[in-house]
Amino acid sequence: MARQRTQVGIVGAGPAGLVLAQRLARHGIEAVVLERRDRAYVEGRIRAGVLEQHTVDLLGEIGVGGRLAREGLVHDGVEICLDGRRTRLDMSAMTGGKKVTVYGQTEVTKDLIAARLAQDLPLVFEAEEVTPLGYAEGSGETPRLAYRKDGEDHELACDFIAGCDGFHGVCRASLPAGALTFYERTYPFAWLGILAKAPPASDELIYARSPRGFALYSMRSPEVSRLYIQCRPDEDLEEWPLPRIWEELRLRLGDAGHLVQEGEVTDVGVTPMRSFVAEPMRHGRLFLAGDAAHIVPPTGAKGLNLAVADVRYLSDALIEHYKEGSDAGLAAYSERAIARIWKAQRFSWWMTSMLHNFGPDQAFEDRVRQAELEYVLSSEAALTTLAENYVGLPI
Ligand code: FAS
Ligand code: PHB
Repeated sequence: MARQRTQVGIVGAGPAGLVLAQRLARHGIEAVVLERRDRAYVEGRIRAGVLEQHTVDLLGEIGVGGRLAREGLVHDGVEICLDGRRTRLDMSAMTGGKKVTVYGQTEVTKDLIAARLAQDLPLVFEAEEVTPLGYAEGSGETPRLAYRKDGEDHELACDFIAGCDGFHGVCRASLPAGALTFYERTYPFAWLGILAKAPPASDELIYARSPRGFALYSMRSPEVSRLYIQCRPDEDLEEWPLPRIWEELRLRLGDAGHLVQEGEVTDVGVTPMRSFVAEPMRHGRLFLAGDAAHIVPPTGAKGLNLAVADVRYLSDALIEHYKEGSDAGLAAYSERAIARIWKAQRFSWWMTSMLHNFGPDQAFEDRVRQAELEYVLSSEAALTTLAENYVGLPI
């Protein structure tokens, strides 16, 4: 058994784990990141695309904002297309100048991994059977992470464990029965998403509600489009040949349909839609952050940004512990993070409800949703509330 010691043991090398490790490193706090998969898998996961200003600010603060500043697409506004009719929201004008930046999660992850490895800081890929131990309050034990690497058993002793291992991770699952309260909603649809080497013809994102279902026109760069359509949760991709996807996008985008430029499709996937929160996010010396504690439907572009907000709060608290000898931040972490999480849950649920058809068994509710979106598009006050949530509430 190989034994090591660090200050913070981090499970997961997604955005939450990597941002946490990088911010701690900037404050001289040691951490080891244990990641189950290999580097290529982690860097290749095509997920989020829109960064709130606080996320951009934090990435810059921890020294990984260079390429983001050069290549990120800064957006002042977003479009809503209702039954084919386009309305543009000038979010920047409505929020005192706030903007969002389009920069793929894959690129954020690549920048963070490159920075960690350039500093020669510990990041263990293909760490198998990671098991959090000894973190329970009053256990008298040392918190530690057992794992296997290249067939050898390891034990990483630490002061704290950060469970940044996503929705399917081991940390939340390791908690004893009854330790958590779960809140969950599963939606009766999913998103079929494609990534295409096709220059986006729209400068901004377009969210579309139509009788045929939801569509989203997004992008990754001046050369790459990112496009989604609402589909069944159990969708068979065999039933979606590319010509059908392109046609459905155009039909659902109405007056904006002509903006859909075809190109080589490099990825096709179906994303399930759920809202999920596990409370509380602290258990003794184990702290959950990011998707390990919550999932939002991607309609509000909040998932990655929420993970980064959790990590800002957690790293603030850990820095306070090590630099000032105070545990006030650690004690307040869960409550502080959950307050923001539920505001993002509400916004993501609201956007998802307004923009999607829930099916024939919800005919009345779908008409109410249609009316709500019509009202929002007619009201400066309602559009302002949409804008201030979309660009990101104050940290
Ligand atoms: P992650 O899931 O990104 O990272 C967790 C990491 O932990 C992974 O690398 C995993 O391999 C590792 N891990 C898991 N179990 C482990 C174990 N036992 N031991 C060691 N490591 C382990 N958000 C948006 O804002 N917009 C979007 O459009 C959007 N689209 C999405 C599409 C998909 C298909 C999915 C699944 C999510 C999407 N999200 C989107 C949400 C997504 O971006 C997450 O919010 C974000 O990845 C959260 O980051 P982490 O909390 O770091 O979790
Ligand atoms: C994306 O570009 O992947 C994206 C953008 C906005 C969303 C969801 C996904 O709400």
